[in-house]
Amino acid sequence: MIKLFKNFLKNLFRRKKNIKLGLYGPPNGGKTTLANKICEDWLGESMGSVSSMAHETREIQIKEQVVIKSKNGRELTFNLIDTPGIATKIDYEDFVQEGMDEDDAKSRAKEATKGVISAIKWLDDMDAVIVVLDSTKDPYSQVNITIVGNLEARKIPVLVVANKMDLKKSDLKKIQSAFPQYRVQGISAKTGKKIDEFYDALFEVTK
Ligand SMILES: Nc1nc2c(ncn2[C@@H]2O[C@H](COP(=O)(O)OP(=O)(O)OP(=O)(O)O)[C@@H](O)[C@H]2O)c(=O)[nH]1
Ligand SMILES: [Mg+2]
Repeated sequence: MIKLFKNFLKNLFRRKKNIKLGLYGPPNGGKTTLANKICEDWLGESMGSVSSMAHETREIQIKEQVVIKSKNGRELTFNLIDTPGIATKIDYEDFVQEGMDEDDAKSRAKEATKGVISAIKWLDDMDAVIVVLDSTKDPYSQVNITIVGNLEARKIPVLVVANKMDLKKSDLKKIQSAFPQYRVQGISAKTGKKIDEFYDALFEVTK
């Protein structure tokens, strides 16, 4: 009986710790690059494929039981969920222009549209969200405002990542002033710049 009770408590605790952490944002911001960096740092393996062509991720990807540790010995366990980039308009001709043949471009566009819908459906399930933005781009877009508005309405904890800090055009201040209600962490998912600060921020946001 005591053993049963102990197991019950253990499971309860484990379940609570097992948070769903989602990566959200417009296409090409670097969600999958960041997912790969996190998984490489803590699991020694990558997570998904990255491309300069938008809508590379077209299905939800889940990496279970990622455990990260802080300098002062704290641990954070989560299921990392990489989502398809959210866009208001998906045009197969954009893919054709980048060199894809028409049939492939049409099916990529179709899959990308389904991907957007599933990303939005999954929002409700998230315990915390990292919004990944390309810091060389204008943050005041319809997509960004919609994503952030949805998260705010659901009271989901958010960490905004201003990615691609390695690029000259990167403007962290502009991202910060667009989302003053949230903690904004500048990083380069590609080079690993400020990644330790990113992990510290993740501990803060998921507290
Ligand atoms: N310079 C630079 N490029 C980056 C960085 N992070 C990602 N990229 C590049 O940006 C492009 C898109 O990266 P992805 O990780 O596929 O972006 P995503 O947000 O997952 O895109 P979707 O799956 O289409 O939604 C790729 O060419 C990456 O190499 C970064 O920190 N710096
Ligand atoms: Mg991706």
